[in-house]
Amino acid sequence: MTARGRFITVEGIEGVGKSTNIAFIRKTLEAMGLPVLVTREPGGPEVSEAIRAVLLSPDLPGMHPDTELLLMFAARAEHLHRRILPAMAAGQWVVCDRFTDATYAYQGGGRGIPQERIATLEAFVQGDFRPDLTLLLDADVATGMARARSRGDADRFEQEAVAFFERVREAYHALARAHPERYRIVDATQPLESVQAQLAEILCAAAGEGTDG
Ligand code: Z5A
Repeated sequence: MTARGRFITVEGIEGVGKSTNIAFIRKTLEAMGLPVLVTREPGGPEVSEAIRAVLLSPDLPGMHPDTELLLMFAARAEHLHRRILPAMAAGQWVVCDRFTDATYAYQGGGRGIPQERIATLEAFVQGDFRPDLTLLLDADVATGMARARSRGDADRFEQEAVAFFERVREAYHALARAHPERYRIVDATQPLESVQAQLAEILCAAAGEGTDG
């Protein structure tokens, strides 16, 4: 029988190095002989990628926060049922660039939507499905913004002010305090080699737990 895979999420404010380090995470897990699927939110399957295009478009400013919240969960429902759960059932380790914690951080912390409303949608879409491990790449807002801006055109979220990202970061810290069993905080201000050494140590421990049962 194939063992159930694991669900690892990578979180943090913009520019902290999620994309860069997800490539490293994939390589590290594969070197341990684990089958890996890398995916992202909002996004993944075709429908979710189409919703992503609406959510990120700088040509659609002024979207109501409730619309944004519902679109995030609509994209997530498709992603979960069409991609994440089938991959895990087949024994894959799914590594996801952002998941529902990003909704608590951005729509909750950033936009001010009450947590209870997000929790209602989380329960509706996911039941009791939650990540096995969440890697929070943590850096101050100035560092994240400087790295992200060096890449060029800003999407709809990247056009937000510093105060927005300060609230997002604080919300991530609150999530890490509330879920210490699955959260690991990585200091993303360090040079890449040091960030990846921290990640490798965490992944080794997770793979050890993963092969036990
Ligand atoms: N969103 C939401 O609001 N609610 C939700 O529920 C979900 C998402 C799921 C998705 O944007 C947006 O959706 C996101 C939140 C919202 N918006 N924001 N902001 P995205 O997926 O397009 O972008 P992102 O998630 O914000 O990631 P990013 O901006 O692409 O950044 P990143 O992936 O974390 O960073 P990176 O591209 O790997 O690195 C940035 C640069 O820094 C790059 O040049 C690297 O070479 C460099 N870098 C990385 N690490 C280092 C270190 N350690 N030292 C020096 N330089 C480094």
